Amino acid sequence: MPTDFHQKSLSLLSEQLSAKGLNTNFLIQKIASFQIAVPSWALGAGGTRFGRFLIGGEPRNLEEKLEDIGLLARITKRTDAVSLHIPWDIPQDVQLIKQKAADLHIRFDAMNSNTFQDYGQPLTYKMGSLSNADPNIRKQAVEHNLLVIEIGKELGSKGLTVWLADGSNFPGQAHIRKALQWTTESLQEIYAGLPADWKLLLEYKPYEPNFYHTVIPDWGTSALICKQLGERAKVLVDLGHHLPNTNIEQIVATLMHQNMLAGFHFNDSKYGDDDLSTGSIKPYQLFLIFCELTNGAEEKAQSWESISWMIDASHNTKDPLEDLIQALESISQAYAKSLLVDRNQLNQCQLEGDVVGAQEVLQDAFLTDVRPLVREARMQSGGELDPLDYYRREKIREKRILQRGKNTQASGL
Ligand code: LRH
Ligand code: MN
Repeated sequence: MPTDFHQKSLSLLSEQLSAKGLNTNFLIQKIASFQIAVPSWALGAGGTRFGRFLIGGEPRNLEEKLEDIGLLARITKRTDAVSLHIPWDIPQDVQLIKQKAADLHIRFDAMNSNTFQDYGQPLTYKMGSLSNADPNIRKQAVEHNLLVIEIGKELGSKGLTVWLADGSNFPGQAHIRKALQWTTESLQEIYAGLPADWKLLLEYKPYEPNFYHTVIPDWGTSALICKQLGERAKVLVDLGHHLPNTNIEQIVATLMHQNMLAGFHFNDSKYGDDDLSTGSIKPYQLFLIFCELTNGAEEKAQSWESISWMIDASHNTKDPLEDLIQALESISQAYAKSLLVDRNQLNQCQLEGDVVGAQEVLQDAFLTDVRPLVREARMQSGGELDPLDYYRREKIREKRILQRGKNTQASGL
């Protein structure tokens, strides 16, 4: 994209926005300061039970994963952090990893524990972990989470994300109330091991890998447990973890109303937990979610700084880095559009019951092309005008294949 085209489109948009009393520089600053963490497990090709198609040049270890995230940070200026998953990303040399991350200007966001797979631990998690009827397995799972906290403390992380696959595939297989009670007691032991300046992000999911019941299937169950744990335990919203047609923006508003929103795993989906590129299927829903977030913060329901912003996606057919560049762009655009909503006019419509007027206010913001703002925010932060074009023009993937090999496979899903 020629730079002068960008300048022309930006000045046109600035004129449009200042006519509405909006300050372009203020918006650019807000967008520039909004950073989203990248998952360490989404830098290779994802797969399904039907197969995985390697991309080539996938990172072979944590250092190379940090290099990939460092590249994303440098060209997009939309991310400054990685969210690690243990044991997929156990640092072999903590000081080396800390130095590498510091050199790449990357910080460590929430750590993720894993008690949904067997990776050589003594007792299997086949029939559950924190909810398992066997107290020895619950104890093992609690100790794993406490180990993840120790690793995170050394790296400077301030959060632990717990997602449980725990549940059952058939009626009668599990004692649903006991499973909930054992899970709560196990989480209380983990919460007791949480440093005072950490938060626990409790992620819910309605199904998969269990297909009859999941111990923490929805935001309500997660919130009930968090209330029992303490004020630093809050609910993590993974956009793909909802039954079809769920009103996710209402869940976000409700959690902010209770100051119970821990953060997000951004992705998109058509059917189930598809982990598709954020904003690729339901961009209007993503916009409405950000409308609740910016308004909730403005009206002091919950502070913006207390919320964690992370992507959680799996790339079956796209180059992972191109997918993440697109996702970071979509999230930034949804945020930027939500800042354009004329709140006074919307409040007026809501007070007067002007339903048509209210939709006009929202869609005026949604239908505004904010790409010049996001581009300018990136440029002013030293990023590339068009990161995707830069990535392809510089043949980054080809270079990684030459450097790392065609058949390397990154740890993760
Ligand atoms: C579960 C989930 C969870 C991660 C995993 C990689 O579906 O969203 O956040 O641990 O994906
Ligand atoms: Mn997730």
